[in-house]
Amino acid sequence: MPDAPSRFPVGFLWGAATSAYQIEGSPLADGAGPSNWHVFAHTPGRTFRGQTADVACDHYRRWREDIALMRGLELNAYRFSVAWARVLPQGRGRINPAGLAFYGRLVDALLESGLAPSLTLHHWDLPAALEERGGWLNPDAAGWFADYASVVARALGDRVAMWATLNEPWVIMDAGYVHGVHAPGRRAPAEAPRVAHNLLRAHGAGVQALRAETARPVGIVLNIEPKLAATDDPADVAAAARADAYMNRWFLEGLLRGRYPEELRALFCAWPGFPAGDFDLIRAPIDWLGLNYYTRGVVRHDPTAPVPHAAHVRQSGSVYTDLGWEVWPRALTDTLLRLKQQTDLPLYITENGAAFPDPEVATADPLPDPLRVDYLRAHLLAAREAIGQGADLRGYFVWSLLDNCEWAAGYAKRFGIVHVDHATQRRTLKSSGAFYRDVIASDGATLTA
Ligand code: IFM
Repeated sequence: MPDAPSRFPVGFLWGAATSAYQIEGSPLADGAGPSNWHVFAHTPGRTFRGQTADVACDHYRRWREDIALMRGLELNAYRFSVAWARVLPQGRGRINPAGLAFYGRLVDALLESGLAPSLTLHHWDLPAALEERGGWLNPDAAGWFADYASVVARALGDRVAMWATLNEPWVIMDAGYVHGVHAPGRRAPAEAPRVAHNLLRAHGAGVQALRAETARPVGIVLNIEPKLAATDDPADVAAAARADAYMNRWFLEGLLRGRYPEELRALFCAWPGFPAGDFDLIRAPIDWLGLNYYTRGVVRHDPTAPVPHAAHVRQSGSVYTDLGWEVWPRALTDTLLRLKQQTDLPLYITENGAAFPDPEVATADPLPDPLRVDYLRAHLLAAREAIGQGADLRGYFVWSLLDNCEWAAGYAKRFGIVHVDHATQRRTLKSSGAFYRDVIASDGATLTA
């Protein structure tokens, strides 16, 4: 096996990632429309302690300060998302120039600061007006998304270094329509195939729309979680294969091969007859693939669990994050190599990071967060190992720049490499931020186990 290189490749993107809903705040400012997440979070009982992203990290007003933070971290790239309803308050039709202008200013300032803007068009916050029309269940959603993509790309075009259509479409489907813990809060597994298909059609239509407006590389961001059987009992082995088909292969094979895993049909009481032509759209050629990697899943067969009828089994001796995710860096190497076998596309780790408990008020600067430092070190080493074994990995974006609104879990789950005191909005570097800055400064040469 070749040795891992000591440095990351020349031109490697060192970034941090965020999303609009999670950091911006001011959701209705300057003519923006509400999103489905705004509605969901304002519905009693949906989020932890009723927390909303009305203020979040106040990034909509503090973005200059946040860019200065990124410069201090020596990042050369920043991944963010656009709030669809800021740009198109009704989701389609009338454009809100003030909303577009916000992202124009942000992109210009990033470029002036030497940060490559990596823009994701949809990171879960669908305009509420479109949710009222059926959201991702409506086959028209692909056209809505393509129109939105055209509007943003026409305004920002080649100023954006790389474009992503969707972030983690699997989560939109699974958390939003199977478990009902994310917007729109539906517990209707039978709807999942149509939602997934419409998301993938939207991606394909979005790729075509972007191509018409920009020559910059276009991709998509998937969360992939390797599934392992808890025992060698054939029922558990089958559960792991089902879970892999459901969470990983559904979207990967759809995008790369234009087909869905056969196993999925048995998981749903009815499987829609999707038109063959849709798959030509879904597999529209892309230029890069984004991997969000956090953990692996060790599972056992559980017929009482919702699709895919597989329950996670806690591993004794493992470290778990504050969200209950096992820390398992080796599977990042495996996943990058698995992707290498399936595609020649350049790969980016578009999210990787961990929620660990940090105090609400920073008591030191930098604020010690040794568990997160360990997590980042181990995963960066795993990424470097994959490069040594031939993975075409072009960049790494830590999740996340700031402690932000972790969707339905609110503000208690902290992922930032920069601490945010949500009462004062004061930002304080964490040790993980300082560690990451030093790794970047040495192109990874300072990384040791
Ligand atoms: O906060 C999320 C992000 O929005 C999408 N990927 C996973 C992160 C941690 O849960």
